[in-house]
Amino acid sequence: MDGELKAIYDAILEGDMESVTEGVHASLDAGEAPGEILNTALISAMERVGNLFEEGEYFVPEMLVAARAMKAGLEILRPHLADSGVDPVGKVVIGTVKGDLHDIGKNLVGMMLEGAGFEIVDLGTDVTPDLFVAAIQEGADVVGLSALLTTTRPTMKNTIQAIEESGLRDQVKIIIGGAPVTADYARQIGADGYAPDASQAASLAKELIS
Ligand code: B1M
Repeated sequence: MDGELKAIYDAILEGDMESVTEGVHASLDAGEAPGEILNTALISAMERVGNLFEEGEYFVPEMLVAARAMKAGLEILRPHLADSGVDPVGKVVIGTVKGDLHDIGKNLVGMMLEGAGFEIVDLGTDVTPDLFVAAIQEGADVVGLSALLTTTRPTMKNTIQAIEESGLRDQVKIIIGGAPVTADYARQIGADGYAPDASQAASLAKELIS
């Protein structure tokens, strides 16, 4: 990794948004390919953040600031990526299920997925099954359902049922997560996978569409 890309990579690990912004501008000005900046600096750094989180070196706050710094870099890169034809690895529709207003974890999952190269359609919180279905109709590879309440956990099941009834189930992989959710529950309700945290959600989504 050359000096400028390494500086962006390090700045993401440190959650230093200003240095990421400066570094991405400088790299583009120096003629670096947008796809190279994305893969070598941004996505690699977020993979490292995920590893550090899994190793217990980073906690949620470090992960959040790193993800925000990565997003700042991504915002600058986005129009250049579109111009240079760099395709996202897939499209994820994500939301917190109906009746549930918790979104901090869901946002973190969205940011890690974005850091892993996915296009994200974030439906927000309190999302009805019908809204998920409508979003899948617009095109999606992965659907991410988040729930933080034991009372809203069954809504994940209803949402998957609605997706099945719409005839779209075979077109998408469904992943679920949130504090009251387990791998066992994911199997019970017919999801394709469960991730306990944002970092593993990103690896799981990549694995499911590969
Ligand atoms: Co609420 N709340 N809350 N709350 N709240 C909890 C969840 C609770 C455990 C607190 C407690 O009692 N100890 C409890 C739930 C109990 C239960 O059902 N078992 C609870 C309750 C009861 C409530 C209310 C009912 C309180 C009331 O009004 N009486 C109410 C419900 C409102 C509603 O949703 N309809 C309520 C409201 C709120 C606030 C609005 C005040 C606020 C939410 C603000 C917001 O999100 N914008 C809030 C908060 C902040 C919490 C706690 C304190 C923190 C949640 C959080 O953000 N954690 C929470 C207690 C706790 O967890 N310690 C609590 C940090 C976040 C990074 O982690 O969300 O777990 P988490 O996400 C992780 C993983 O779970 C996973 O990855 C994330 C990142 O690593 N993950 C996924 C999440 N989604 C995923 C999706 C995936 C994969 C992984 O794939 C798609």
